[in-house]
Amino acid sequence: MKTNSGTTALVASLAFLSIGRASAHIGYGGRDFGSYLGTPQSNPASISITNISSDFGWAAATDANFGDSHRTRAFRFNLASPGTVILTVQGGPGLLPGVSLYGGLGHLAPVQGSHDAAALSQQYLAGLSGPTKMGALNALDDWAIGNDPTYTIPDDPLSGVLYAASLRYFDYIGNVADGTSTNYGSASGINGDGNADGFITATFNLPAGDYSFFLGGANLASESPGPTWTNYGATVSLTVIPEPSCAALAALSCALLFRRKR
Ligand SMILES: [Ca+2]
Ligand SMILES: [Ca+2]
Repeated sequence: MKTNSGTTALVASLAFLSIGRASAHIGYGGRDFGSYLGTPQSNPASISITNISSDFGWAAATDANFGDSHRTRAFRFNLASPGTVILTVQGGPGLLPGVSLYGGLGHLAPVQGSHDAAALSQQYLAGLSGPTKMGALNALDDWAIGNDPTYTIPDDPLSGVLYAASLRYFDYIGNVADGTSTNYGSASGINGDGNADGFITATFNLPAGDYSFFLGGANLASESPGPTWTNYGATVSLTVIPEPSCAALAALSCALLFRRKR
């Protein structure tokens, strides 16, 4: 990420004041697919949600002023070993889904959750080049987001800091969006599926690790009329296929060699 120290924290603070709201921080409650390719395994086949709080939140995060993470919902999963992940989303009525996948996780308990308006988030975003950011979410590149300190006595800064505020980093892997640029806009790097039917799917070959994906609406035109908080639903499914191990590949090549010799 390029930085520009000429952008002032004050500008960012004012921008965040203008979009201030009381809303949830980034979390994975009810949206955790668990760990795959280890033992034991008990992963949900699919997860349905009803609280994607706009139909444009993903597309709004594809431009230079980023987007408000509150307008999307975060999911997580873990791979205990390398594998191929097939992600599908069926949007509910009115939702053209868009998804971006990242390595890494937001802040987890017991520390405070990540959120766009945290002082650390604002400080970080103010140091980036380009226009004043509308939020921390970058649907097409790496991004970072901060949290608030945890005080020894909740909400009492004078009681001392139990856990200091920090930044968490999301390492961009890829995206998929429903429809065409008519739906999600003209940002370069969007993988539209060409058919705005509410359904998207994407396949990723991934090393072992922790992953987050952010699901939101891909209907960019809805951003302009102004903020409304209509909720949209979606059903998300993951299929994980293990990468063949070296031992398995060696055994296969031996078997083929043996058959050829016979
Ligand atoms: Ca934006
Ligand atoms: Ca589609």
